[in-house]
Amino acid sequence: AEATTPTPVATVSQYACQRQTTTENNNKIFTDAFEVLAESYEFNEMEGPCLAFRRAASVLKSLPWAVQCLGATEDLPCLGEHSKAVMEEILQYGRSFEVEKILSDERYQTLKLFTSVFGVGPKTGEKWYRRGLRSFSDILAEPSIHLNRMQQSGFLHYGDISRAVSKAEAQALGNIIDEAVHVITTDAILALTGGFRRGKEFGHDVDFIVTTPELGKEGHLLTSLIDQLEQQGILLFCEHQTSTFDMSKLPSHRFEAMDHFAKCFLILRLENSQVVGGLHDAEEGGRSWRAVRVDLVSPPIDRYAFALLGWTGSRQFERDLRRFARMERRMLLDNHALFDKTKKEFLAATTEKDIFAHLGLEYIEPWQRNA
Ligand code: DCP
Ligand code: MG
Repeated sequence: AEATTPTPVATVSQYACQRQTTTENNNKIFTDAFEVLAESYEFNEMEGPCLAFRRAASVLKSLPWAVQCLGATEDLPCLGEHSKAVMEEILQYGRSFEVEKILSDERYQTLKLFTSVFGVGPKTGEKWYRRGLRSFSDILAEPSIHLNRMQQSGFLHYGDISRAVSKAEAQALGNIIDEAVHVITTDAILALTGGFRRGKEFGHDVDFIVTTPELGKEGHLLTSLIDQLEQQGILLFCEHQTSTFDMSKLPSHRFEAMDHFAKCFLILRLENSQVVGGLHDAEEGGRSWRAVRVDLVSPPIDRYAFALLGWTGSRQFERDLRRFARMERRMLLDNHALFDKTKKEFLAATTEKDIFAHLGLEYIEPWQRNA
């Protein structure tokens, strides 16, 4: 055999914001397993191991090659003993027995089912589980259970909104919202965010940012937009949260805390005829429409770049951006602002590139943020 010079392999960063992660995942067999483990730990409120498996999955997603032996993972960050043991099982047997045990566990299955309902989080799911409820019919038949408005809509439209939204459907919704928002203000700004901005083919909802170039006008924009959708007869559900944004506050340390911008969580009625190539779905049950989950967030224009960066995701990418800012730069980042703790000042940004530059990070394109 010919002697080969080992090609120097660039080290993989422990931070997702220093990696490029497209939607192409070469290690799905491992990352699917890790995600089941992470979710199971989440259901058991074990944040540490949950995050460890999410980080491990994220590292593997960034690799342009498939892991074929454990030796190949030697120089990779965020892979602990447990992660490697699971990978070894999968490499050897094609499956992980630990993951299979979780997947067949009644508690896991039930919490997974309950939290798949719009408006039901792990806390509510757990509460229902502890009361002995195991199925949707158990819940709906239980007279002492009060469902909030969001959960009622979640059950009502369960079939539709648990079905993935396609890129064509997201584009159709973009057109509808674009038209509606420009009826209100000709200079309105609308941007697709979330998974579809990252180039994903399917999503669980469609996320948009809507604002105006005129500071302060964005407040009424969302209200008018909701009225507009209502008048069109396509508003199936709306929960509107008004802005609680306070410029003088420092960026939040807690990642999971919701941002303070005006926003609404919607269920919209999308006609099949509005979707390019969507006609084949009309046959299904003889219906000409489906319900889709849509999130709209409306930041003031001077916060636009932070909101766009924050709502583009992925969640793991966002977590690591904040962790990187804090740990490596002594800065605080959230969906509203970036604060330099050394200089004790806020750093302004009009584009995402400005934010990456402030953080001393190489710019990562939206489609490379699928961490
Ligand atoms: N986000 C946020 N605060 C929230 C909800 C979301 O900052 N309360 C951000 C982080 C997410 C992004 O918005 O990455 C989009 O949220 P989604 O839950 O819609 O996630 P994705 O769009 O990435 O995936 P999916 O295909 O499941 O919709
Ligand atoms: Mg989304």
